[in-house]
Amino acid sequence: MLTFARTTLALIAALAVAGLTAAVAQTPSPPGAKVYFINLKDGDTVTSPFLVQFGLSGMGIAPAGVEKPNTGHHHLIIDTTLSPEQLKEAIPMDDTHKHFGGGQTEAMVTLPPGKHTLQLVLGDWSHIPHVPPVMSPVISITVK
Ligand SMILES: [Cu+2]
Repeated sequence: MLTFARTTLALIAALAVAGLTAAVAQTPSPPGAKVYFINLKDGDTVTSPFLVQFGLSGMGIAPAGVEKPNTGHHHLIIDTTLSPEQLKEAIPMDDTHKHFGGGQTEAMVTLPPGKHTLQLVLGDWSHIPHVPPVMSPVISITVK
């Protein structure tokens, strides 16, 4: 009986840890949530620096570090995309992965002349994309 109780406790502990890890790892997004470019569309030509306005529907904005259901902050992905593995971890912070952890809904972006791709991806309080991920289509723009 004692062995059974100990095994049961160990099992409960293991399940609790597994559940906690899953909860910490990724945040669910509500059905129908989406991000989109308000003032840019695929094929546009712009002059650098240019304004990019981030649209969000079905969810709210919260600054990075603030854990609140159905919220996140914007990320602008430039000239690359996130792999399926990267969609499960914190979005990198570099020149091609810009974080707007202050809760910004627009930004001035400077890019060299030529063709570029842009995508918006919402990240949770810890910069991890939601499940399912809330991201815009990838658009191509030309910088004059
Ligand atoms: Cu972020």
